[in-house]
Amino acid sequence: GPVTQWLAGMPKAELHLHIDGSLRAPRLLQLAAKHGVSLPYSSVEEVEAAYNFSDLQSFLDLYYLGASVLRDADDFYLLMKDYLEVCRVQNIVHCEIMVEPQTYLPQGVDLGVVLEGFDRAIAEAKSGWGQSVGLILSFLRHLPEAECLEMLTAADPYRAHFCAIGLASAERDFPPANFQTLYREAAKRGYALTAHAGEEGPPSFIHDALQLLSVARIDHGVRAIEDEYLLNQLAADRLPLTVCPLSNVRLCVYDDMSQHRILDLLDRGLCVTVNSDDPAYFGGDLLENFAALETDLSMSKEQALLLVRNSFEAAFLQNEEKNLLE
Ligand code: ES4
Ligand code: ZN
Repeated sequence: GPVTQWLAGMPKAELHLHIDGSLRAPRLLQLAAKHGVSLPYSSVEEVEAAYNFSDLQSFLDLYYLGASVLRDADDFYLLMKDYLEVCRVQNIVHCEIMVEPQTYLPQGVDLGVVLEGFDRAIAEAKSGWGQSVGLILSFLRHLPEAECLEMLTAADPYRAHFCAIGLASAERDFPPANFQTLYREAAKRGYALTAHAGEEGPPSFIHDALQLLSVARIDHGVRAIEDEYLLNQLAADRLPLTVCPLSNVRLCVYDDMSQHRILDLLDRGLCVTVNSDDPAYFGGDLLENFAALETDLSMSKEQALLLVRNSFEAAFLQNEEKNLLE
């Protein structure tokens, strides 16, 4: 529609993107063949037919299976290059990308190998078209906090590669309260702090991420709509939510896009942003997420502009860096 067309040419930021979630079917099959990894699919059509989820866990099972084909620095280079190419095409001038090194440990892949590949692709995008990139060191909450702390320490030699830490994976049974030491240790090291909360988990998990983990941003946070007191606090503090509309519908957080409350959150004064989460799995990149809001929620031009401005306000950048990009 016309609002999406207008947004296409506007500089934007994307703040909630799991790099493993950007691994598209053709690349997935190519890397599986390269490394002799056997997958339950043999064509792009079979892969995409399997991406039919009933909840977060049913997605995560296929997401970790897909990520298991990533083995060497060239694989990580291609993965990052493919996503940064989307940024160039969609005018995403700044992106903050979640990297989850614990995902690669079962395959014996070291963080140094991962970052060697990512660094090459990021350097090319920076010198190629001035791409701005931040990396978020994201932990897997279905694993014990002690293992997350080991990874935090293993990342110390690479501290300068990351702007922030995050917390992802299965939410319901793994509350923020379990990760207070991890967040305290990360804060000591000077990382900015964000965490997934209020995607499948209750609004109390958003409250606890703020109070117990001291996060400066919430990933998803859509279930804040159920708690009037929390909504007022998030609006008053301009505490950003990185919302992922297509993800929420594909993981059955909402029955369909017409049920999504993102524009209600925006109209109540929250610093809401639009993001693609895992675009290879959820059927669209950033612009397709905006397009769904125009089609199914009649997003206005004014609302679209606020959402884009919020993405820069919410970025883990210095104000001078933001002014240069916007
Ligand atoms: C995720 Cl949609 C979502 N939620 C929680 N953790 C994740 N990791 C990748 N995508
Ligand atoms: Zn996510």
